[in-house]
Amino acid sequence: MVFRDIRQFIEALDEKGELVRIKQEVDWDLEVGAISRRAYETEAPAILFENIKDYPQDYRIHSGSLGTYRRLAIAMGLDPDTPIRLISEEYERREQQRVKPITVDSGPCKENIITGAEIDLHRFPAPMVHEGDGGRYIATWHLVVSRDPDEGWTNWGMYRFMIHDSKYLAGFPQPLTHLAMVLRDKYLPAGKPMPVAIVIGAEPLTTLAASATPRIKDEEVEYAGALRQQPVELVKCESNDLLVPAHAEIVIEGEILPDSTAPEGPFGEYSGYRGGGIRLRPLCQVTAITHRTSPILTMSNMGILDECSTAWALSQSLAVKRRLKSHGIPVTDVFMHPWTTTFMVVVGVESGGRKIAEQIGQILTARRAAISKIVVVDRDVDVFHPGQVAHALATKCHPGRGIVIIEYEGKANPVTPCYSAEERKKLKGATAVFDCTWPKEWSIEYDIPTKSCFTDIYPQKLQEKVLRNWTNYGFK
Ligand SMILES: Cc1cc2nc3c(=O)[nH]c(=O)nc-3n(C[C@H](O)[C@H](O)[C@H](O)COP(=O)(O)O)c2cc1C
Ligand SMILES: [Mn+2]
Repeated sequence: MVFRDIRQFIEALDEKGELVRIKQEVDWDLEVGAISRRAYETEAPAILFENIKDYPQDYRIHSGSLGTYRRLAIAMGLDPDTPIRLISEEYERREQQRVKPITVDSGPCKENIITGAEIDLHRFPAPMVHEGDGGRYIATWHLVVSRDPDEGWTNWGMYRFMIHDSKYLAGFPQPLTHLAMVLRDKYLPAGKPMPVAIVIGAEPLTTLAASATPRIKDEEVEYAGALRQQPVELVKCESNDLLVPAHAEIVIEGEILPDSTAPEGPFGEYSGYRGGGIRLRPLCQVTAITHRTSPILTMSNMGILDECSTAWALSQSLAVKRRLKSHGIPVTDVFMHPWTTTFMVVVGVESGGRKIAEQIGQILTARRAAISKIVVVDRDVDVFHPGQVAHALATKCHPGRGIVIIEYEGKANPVTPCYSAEERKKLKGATAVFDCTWPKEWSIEYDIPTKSCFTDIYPQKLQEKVLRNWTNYGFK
């Protein structure tokens, strides 16, 4: 079952014991943030805050839509107990079949239309998410629609936006994202404002699609249709020609101005640390707001085990797999474990060796070098199993010849916590590849040690007998 909107999804979470409704009054100023952060870190259910200080009782905040693989499974219409490997396989299968959107005349996001002097971003309970954030972030789990003015293709991306004042927002599209490139190459040189629509509270797979990284001009709306296996319904904006998901909760229409910037940040980042400082970043003037009655503001609380660590990590892992495959690497599975916040990727290969490890490192750092640790494992290691990966790293990676280090400048990921201020400024960094495969020249007879695991070190017949008798021995 695919959900029409976030409300149906929230109902499903509730039915499956994956939602806590908080009816007690909570403060948008840090309290919502602190509660949701602890919920992510303890893998507690998602939250619907139903009573927010200073706001009407029917204005709600929803946090943690896809903070766990159980909830991603629910969003995909799968059993919440589906193992991550199977979620990943299903996700990969769906990605292949793009589905074009359809346009409709109207939708719930048009229930309330606010224009002109009435525009006030403070109508919504945007939370002060972390202590020390530069301001109240209204857009942390959302999608931003924009268009290439010459070629007409539409981009969706997830780029955070902070309230600057009642009619302006400051945002952070990183320099190499599609919105930032189109802004830099097409709108700014022409001195033209860039129309955007910030869509909050769409159905979760629709929102997730915006954070995926298909190639430039490859429209994320079709990728959303692919994940949903159903077209996204779009409706035209009030103050520009962009199309937005009709069932979204809140749509903020605006223009990124060609001649102004505004302070943005700092913000608690997906790395699990407070990042950067205050920087001058794109300024967006709001031209209209439309919203459902009794709107639900969705949020992600960036930090360990947020949506980046789980749902986004899965799409990033599959992007890594596609890239390695296209370069002829004999890749089997790829995964980024939630606690590594997408800075470390585990790559499974049919057969390894230092040469393959080096190649993998080169391929994954050729353009944007977002990942700083790559762990390469053989078929005997399940990439989805954190214990097996840690065991392989501890035992199979030679501390001297098993580590490949690739250094670069101009393309490092500036939010990598271990980089110095100087390195961040120059986008200077490094990626280490840990080769946890047995050397190619090692022979099974003499060099490769047999794993002393149940499945490896006992005769097949005995294993079968033990499994048959397991409960008879007294185990559950
Ligand atoms: C929860 C979440 C928050 C994100 N925040 C930002 C952000 O503030 N700025 C940014 O550049 N990318 C952010 N990203 C990553 C982008 O959404 C991702 O790179 C996406 O591919 C951008 O779209 P594009 O490839 O069309 O530019 C975020 C991802 C997630 C899952
Ligand atoms: Mn894009």
